[in-house]
Amino acid sequence: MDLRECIGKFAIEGTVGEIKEYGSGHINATYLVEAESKGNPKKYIFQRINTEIFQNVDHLMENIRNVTTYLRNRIAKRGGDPDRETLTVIPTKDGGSYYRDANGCFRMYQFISDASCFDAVDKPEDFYESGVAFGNFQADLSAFPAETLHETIPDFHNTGKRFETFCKVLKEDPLGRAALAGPEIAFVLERESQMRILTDLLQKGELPLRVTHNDTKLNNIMMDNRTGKGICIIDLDTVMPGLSLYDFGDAIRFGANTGAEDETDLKKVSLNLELFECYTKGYLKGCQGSLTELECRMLPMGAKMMTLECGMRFLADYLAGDVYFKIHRKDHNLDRCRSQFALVADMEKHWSKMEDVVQKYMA
Ligand code: ADP
Ligand code: GN1
Ligand code: MG
Repeated sequence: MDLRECIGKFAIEGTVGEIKEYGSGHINATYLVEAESKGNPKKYIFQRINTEIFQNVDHLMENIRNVTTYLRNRIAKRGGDPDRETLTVIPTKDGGSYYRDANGCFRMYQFISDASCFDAVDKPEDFYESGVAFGNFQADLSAFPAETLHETIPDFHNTGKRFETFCKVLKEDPLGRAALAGPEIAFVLERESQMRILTDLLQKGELPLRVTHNDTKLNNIMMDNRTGKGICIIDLDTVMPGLSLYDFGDAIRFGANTGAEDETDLKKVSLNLELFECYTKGYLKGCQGSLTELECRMLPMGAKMMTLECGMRFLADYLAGDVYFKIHRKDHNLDRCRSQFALVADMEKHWSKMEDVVQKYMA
């Protein structure tokens, strides 16, 4: 595949120089494109969209265009900088939002400069600021017409459906790997009765459906290098109607783990209660009082369910033969699953402390 030729289809400024693989996402192939225009350096993010996972790229890009256009307006109205505070899609030379050829589907974004993405929390303040930013994102999209969004991955956080998919692959066990993951499989099966807690509350109308990001891990937010604030929420592929608890929960799953998402030394994995508190404080501040009392009370459950669900997805992918998440070593998905389940177990141990933290910051 000739990346340079593909990049040439987009309406970018200047002459393209170096093209490097970039970032640590598990889904798309991301490249940093360096260019030069009239003596000035320019940077772009170029991505090959994973079309195995996102099968309707028109719908995907329509969501991103609509959401970013909406956000641009809000950002401009409050005197912000729309070019830095939301993603800017660079169109193809013939005006499309992405380019398709025999090698796949590609898109280009303006590079957000003077900002960083973190794979782990270094300073608690950064995690607090990421909570404020994801809370603001929630508040910013609170009046967005949710019915105009496509479900880019149906039932993305329907944990009950994820459990059914897990059971199916377990039954098929195509590579005979189930025998190598006995304790992890048991961990899932022991929690079968909890899988529908959130969707049941949604169905009963007790939790509101909102426009959510659905993939709020720390490396999906850019932090401003100068101010230290969360400047731009990125990776908008899964923005769709969902529960606020998904966004809160997934951020905790990734950022408040004392170990990495794929940590193999499980003694290093636990819930960092200080970070849990930082994020809770930041997220509730960013949501600006828009969450209901039940949403607030369920925040610990959001954290636990997103961690359990993600672990179950890693395990299902391990059993299926690593067909979904990019892996970088043997048994990577099993390692990721183990880290998630160790975190779930630690959350269960510290449940009342998590509830106390939330109580402290509820309005
Ligand atoms: P994936 O779906 O594979 O996670 P992302 O859209 O999150 O892909 O991009 C992967 C990484 O590329 C991000 O974690 C971030 O480091 C970087 N990145 C993505 N978009 C931008 C952007 N507009 N400006 C700067 N960096 C970006
Ligand atoms: C994937 O795209 P990325 O790497 O930000 C996944 C999330 C998982 C996450 C686990 C579309 O996120 O759902 O929580 O990996 N995204 C998709 O790290 O499946
Ligand atoms: Mg990402």
